[in-house]
Amino acid sequence: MKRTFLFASIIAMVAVLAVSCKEKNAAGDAPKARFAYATDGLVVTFTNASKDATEYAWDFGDGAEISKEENPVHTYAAAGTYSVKLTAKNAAGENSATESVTVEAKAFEIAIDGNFSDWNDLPADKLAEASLDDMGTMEGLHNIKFIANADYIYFYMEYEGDGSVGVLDIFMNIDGDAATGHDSWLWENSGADILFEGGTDATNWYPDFFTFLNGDDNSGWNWEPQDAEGAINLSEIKAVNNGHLALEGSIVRAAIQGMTSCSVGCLVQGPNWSGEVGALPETYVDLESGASVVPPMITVKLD
Ligand SMILES: [Ca+2]
Ligand SMILES: [Ca+2]
Repeated sequence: MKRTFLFASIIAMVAVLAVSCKEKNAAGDAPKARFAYATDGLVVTFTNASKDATEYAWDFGDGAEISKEENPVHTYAAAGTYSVKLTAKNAAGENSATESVTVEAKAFEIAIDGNFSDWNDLPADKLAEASLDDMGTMEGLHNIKFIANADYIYFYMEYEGDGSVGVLDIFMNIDGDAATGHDSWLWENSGADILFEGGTDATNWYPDFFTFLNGDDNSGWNWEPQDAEGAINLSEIKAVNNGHLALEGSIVRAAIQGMTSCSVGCLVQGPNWSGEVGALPETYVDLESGASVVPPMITVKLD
């Protein structure tokens, strides 16, 4: 009984407050704009603390569309400091408040341990990814992911587990120049200066590390072996979804001399280099023209 009475009292108080606000507004007070915010990586949750307002307009300072929500959640595409302006309105006028909001990409950690759950919650603006879709012409490679921090380039590769895949290749264009490095038919302007290549077996992948010897015709297989010791760290190969196999690894950035940018394409070959059975990004057939479309490699953000 006591609790019911208390509850009823609160309702009555809220009603009185609501009436008094309404009376104040009727007298013609302009609103007061105010807000608080909380950041989580590049995601910002705004909490409106405006008084006497009936409408809101949020300018997030990044060129995004104005939001009219009372308490919006906004995701920035890149780290930085943004001037966020809230304009609160009512029939008597409007008022605005501006705050500088600084967002940073979420720190992330990837352990090279064969547990791939750390790939599920990575900053979207830093993650480079390609997946096999229905238009692909080869089906051996299902998914690749790459992400870099100051020290490492991390990668995840998921491929067909039926024994059709025996060799994994990672091609990297590290100078942004298509005229240097291997000119692959798999990717447009590939210019791959670096290759990590390894054969799979039941439990592991032992990679070799090559740099490309530029010549008159860069479409040849002119790879020079380098010492891969310490340049790359790999997990065991594990069975994942749908009979696929996967592995994760890290490449030491300091082991790659002269890297100013990084574009990546991955190829899988049959056992004993018996031919290409998958590549991502994938060449696909354009349904309208019937033409084969050769994609560019994916770009790994280095900072
Ligand atoms: Ca892991
Ligand atoms: Ca190049």
